[in-house]
Amino acid sequence: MQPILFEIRESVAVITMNRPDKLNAFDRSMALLLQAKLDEAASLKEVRCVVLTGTGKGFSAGQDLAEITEPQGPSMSQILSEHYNPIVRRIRNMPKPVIAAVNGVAAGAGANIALCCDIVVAASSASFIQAFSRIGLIPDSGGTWFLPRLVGWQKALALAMLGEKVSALEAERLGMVYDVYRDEEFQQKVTELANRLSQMPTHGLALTKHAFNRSMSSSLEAQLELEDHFQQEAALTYDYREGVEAFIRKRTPVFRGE
Ligand code: T3D
Repeated sequence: MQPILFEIRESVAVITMNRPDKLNAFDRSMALLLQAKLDEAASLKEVRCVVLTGTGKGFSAGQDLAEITEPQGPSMSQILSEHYNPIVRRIRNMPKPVIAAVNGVAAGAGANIALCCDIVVAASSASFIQAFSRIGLIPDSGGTWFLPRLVGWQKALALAMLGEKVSALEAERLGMVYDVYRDEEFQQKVTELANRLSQMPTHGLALTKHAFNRSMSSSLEAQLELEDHFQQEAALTYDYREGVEAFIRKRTPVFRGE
């Protein structure tokens, strides 16, 4: 069984973590294949939105804890530098929107890989757990960076220390999640959201994402300079011309992602 499924539906790449008997916990082969599929989604021009989700009742339970007890299993250093960090970098640098469609429990690295995506949506039965403290570890996969920025210092540190389960609705209230869909309509709503994003001005969305990436660690002055630079680039796109013309002519724009 392939640990990662990859499917292109119209202009959307759907990447599915596929180890359902282990709640899609990450072993080395799943982590490396996810990186390869993120690269493929980034390189295909026809793909204008990426959805990351899981098979079965979990999104991902983080590190496969059985793998780390194997004598030939990866070292801690390999797990971070070769598995999770390259995944987070690929998602943050992807020049198109990445949706985390959190279909079930997201724990440990699984939770933080969801939180590093551009838009996080969850099924109503899904949940998030910073499970690291339960086994004596610290949040990784960018958790110490994203979580305080999403929910604020106090809530983030308490969640990281206590390792408590947060329901999808509570995650939305805290700001970890953009929207929660009822389980029965989850797939349909995710498809609608992904299709909508895939028809938008993709290059402009990529510049927006990169500007937000930079804003987390830069001054207002630096950010104003960056906006000036990126806006000039956005203004050179076909989609900008199309958007303005469609507005003037009172018609629906047809964006090409160029
Ligand atoms: O060395 C390092 O660890 C470095 C890497 C760190 C990054 C990390 O991600 S650390 C955090 C690792 N993850 C966890 O600690 C979470 C462990 N899992 C759980 O706490 C629970 O499974 C959940 C709270 C996520 C869900 O609970 P529940 O009751 O819904 O499901 P379950 O019955 O516990 O799990 C179902 C099956 O999946 C079960 O297998 P079985 O008994 O039916 O054969 C369980 O063992 C398996 N499973 C769940 N999580 C993992 C796992 N197997 C391996 N690794 C897992 N992480």
